[in-house]
Parts: sequence; structure tokens; C-alpha cells
Amino acid sequence: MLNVCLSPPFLEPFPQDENDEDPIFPVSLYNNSIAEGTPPTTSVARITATDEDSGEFGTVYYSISNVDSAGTNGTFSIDETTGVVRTNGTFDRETFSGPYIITVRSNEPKLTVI
Ligand SMILES: [Ca+2]
Ligand SMILES: [Ca+2]
Repeated sequence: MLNVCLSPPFLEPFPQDENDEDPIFPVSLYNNSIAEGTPPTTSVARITATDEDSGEFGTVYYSISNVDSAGTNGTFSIDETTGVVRTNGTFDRETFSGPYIITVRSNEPKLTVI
């Protein structure tokens, strides 16, 4: 007779990653200039941030939190996934010569509401 000893199945789940890392912006200041008459939707900067978490926890979403100076919010827009900042309108030096100070922030992963 052969005795077979079966070990219990490994019940411990694989450790799941936690959202315990914040996005890091390796470059904290982008200094770009915009030519007068630049058409709307022109790309003026690409912001990047990295998050060491895996999967959705490591996905960075970008948004503009503030546009300072005489520029009003809405002068620029940012692609929430690529970080590309684009112009929303045209610029006239006689009206405002800048600088525009755009503050970009990263969002926590979005909650999916079903
Ligand atoms: Ca994270
Ligand atoms: Ca983690």
C-alpha cells in the first residue's frame, strides 16, 4: 500500500499591491515659451510623473489645478492620461505678455462607479 500525503492547498493569496506610493514628478519646472499667434490646441509641454505602484494604483491622471497671472483658468488644457498641455486659445502679447504659471497635479486613481 502506498500512503500519499497531500499537503493542504496554499490558501494564502498572493500579496496584493496597495496604493501606497504617490506619483513623483521628476521635473518640477517646465519653462517653455509660446509664440504670439500660436493656434489653439498647440502642445506646449508634456508633463510626466511616475508612480511605483502597479496597475491602476500606479496610473497617473493629470489635471490643471491653477493657472496664475492674468491668464484665466481655461487658457490651457491638459490630457489627463498623457500629460500633454495644450493651448485653448490664441495669445496676444499686447494683451498679456505672460508669464503664465500653470500648476499641474496628479490625481488619485479614479473610482469607477458602476
Ligand atoms: Ca499610487
Ligand atoms: Ca504599492
